[in-house]
Amino acid sequence: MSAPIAMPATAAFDAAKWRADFPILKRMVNGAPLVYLDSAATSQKPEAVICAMDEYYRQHNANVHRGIHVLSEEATSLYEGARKRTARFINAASWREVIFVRNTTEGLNLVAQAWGRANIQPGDVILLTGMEHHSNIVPWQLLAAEKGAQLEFVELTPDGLLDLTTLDALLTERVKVFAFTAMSNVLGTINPTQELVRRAHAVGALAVVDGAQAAPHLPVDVQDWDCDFLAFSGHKMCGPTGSGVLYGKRALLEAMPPFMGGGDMIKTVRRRESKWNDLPHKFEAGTPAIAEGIGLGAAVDYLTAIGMDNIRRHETELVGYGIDRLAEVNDLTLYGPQDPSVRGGVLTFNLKGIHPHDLATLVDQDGIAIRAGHHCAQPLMEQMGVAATARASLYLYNEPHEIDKLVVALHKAQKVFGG
Ligand code: 7TS
Repeated sequence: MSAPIAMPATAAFDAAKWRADFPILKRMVNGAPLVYLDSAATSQKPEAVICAMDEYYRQHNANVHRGIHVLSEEATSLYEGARKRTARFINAASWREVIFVRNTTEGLNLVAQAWGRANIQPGDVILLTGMEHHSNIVPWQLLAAEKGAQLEFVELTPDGLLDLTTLDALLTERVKVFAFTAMSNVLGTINPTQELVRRAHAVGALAVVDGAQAAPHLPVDVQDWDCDFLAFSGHKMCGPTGSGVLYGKRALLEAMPPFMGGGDMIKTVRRRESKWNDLPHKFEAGTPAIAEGIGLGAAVDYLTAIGMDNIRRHETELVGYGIDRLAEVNDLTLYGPQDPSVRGGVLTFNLKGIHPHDLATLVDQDGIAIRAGHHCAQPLMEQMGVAATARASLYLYNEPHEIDKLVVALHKAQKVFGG
């Protein structure tokens, strides 16, 4: 028996405090206390977010940007206040650069459609990476098919990092856009976003960042990164489903045609032509997800109060602990970088001889929620040579003892399957 692995003390302390803010974490599942290890799919919500949405519906519910009655003014002020605080959260130069969308997927489709259709020509190259989520692949496939453009990919090293040695050869003058994730939802890899943006700009390409996994877990500064667009989802960062953000540099957003037409996105409408509204409203057609936007604002306040540096520090310690503990399990393959300094709180693995779906079903019997499948990253799975994996993903409210419970459940699964 090897020496016991020390639990990270700060992580244990902070998470215990933070997890009290999440009512659902007091739940029992299948007779055991819930161990929620699926935050990369969606995070749990703190009391502050639930209350902000409840309060909106109980006290302020009205449509925004329309009426001059008290409720409409209150709703507008709450909704627009949430936008301003979200802009500060990512250090956008202006709140006008923050477009509220439903999720990362919608944000990326907006860029591919509104910017892409106006700017991509036949023969242009759209550069992606081998670790993208389907939502940062399929919108570009649609655009490429429509415009006769070509998709190219940055490959990965064996330990799950982007192979930057190939980047110079791939980043030719033909590349018009380089779209990549700041953090992989499968490997946990944290990519060097600032460097990738700089290198895209050096050949005149735009840099589009998928921040679905980065925004909830890492400090994000769009001015520091200098990215042209950044998309992320509220529901993965303690906010409600149906809330999300597309950040874009103002000059680019001003020059782009709208994505969808309808109410709120126009200044004037004549029978045969219209004038577009100012940013960000030009890209927000129709009644928005008002309560969800307000909920996202509350989530941003919650994360800001804790501090994104503190969340990252906690998750670095926890994922390091997880890597060490999973190494004790025989016949377990852990994917992605072994160095916690370039890895977010994602532990993707397979146990020899046990299908990940069976594994997820089995650990669920002990109240442990993990995800199994291709994680919407089939091209990456193909490169990894697997059809599916199991994935435990962490957030600020997870504690080392939950990883211990997972390890016990994995040993149990091996006994059940005769491993
Ligand atoms: N990009 C990345 C890197 C993601 O992890 C996800 C969601 C998305 C984009 C899409 O986000 P959505 O909010 O628009 O759906 N990832 C996952 C996951 O890993 N498990 O479930 C959803």
